[in-house]
Amino acid sequence: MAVLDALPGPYAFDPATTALIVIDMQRDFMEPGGFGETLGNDVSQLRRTIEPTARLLAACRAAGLMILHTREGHLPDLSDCPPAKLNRGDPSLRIGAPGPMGRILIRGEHGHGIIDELAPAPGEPVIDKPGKGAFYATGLGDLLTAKGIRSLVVTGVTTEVCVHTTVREANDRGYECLVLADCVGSYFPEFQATGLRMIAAQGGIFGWVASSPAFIAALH
Ligand code: TIU
Repeated sequence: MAVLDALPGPYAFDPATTALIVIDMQRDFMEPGGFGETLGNDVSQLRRTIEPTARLLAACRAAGLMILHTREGHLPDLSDCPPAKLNRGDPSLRIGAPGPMGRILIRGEHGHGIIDELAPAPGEPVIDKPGKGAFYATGLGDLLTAKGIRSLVVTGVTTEVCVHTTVREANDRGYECLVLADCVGSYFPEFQATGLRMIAAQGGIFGWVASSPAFIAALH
């Protein structure tokens, strides 16, 4: 077992049963003209996560960890997008509307793709998800079970939306989740800080929080 200092206390993991899951590092959230910006957000807030996540990916690949990526998005006919999600905001800027990077949050469009800096390597599964959580309506649970994964290291965007939802889903399914603070980002600095505090509060109510350098050091 490897162990590192985390909040609220030490996080122990076996690299052989640990997977890194990189959540929704898509142009639609990270770059101007995408879904994130149409919701009124300042996408520049997220970009500080890119370099540490690239270093983390390199270290996890070198250590032979299982690595997965997720993408939030919908089928071109929007049949997998419930009205509760679709009918938000200005109709000309909604999911499926044309934008500078293609139709907003639609699978196959340029904006739906993962940013070049963090492109998945050959063989790394990419989970397409219609919801905020990575388990809902995807094959993620079965894939992790098949590989014997018990611990999840979680990064990506946004901290209080898709990262939180996925960590909560994973915790309920029995996974021990470590969230890396420098590799998750929010459009709102106050949500970033509070979102991380919420995970580790109450004795680690649904996970642990540490930095990526601390995790990389524990891998060696
Ligand atoms: N809006 C927002 O903060 N996030 C999302 O809609 N999706 C993800 O977090 N990926």
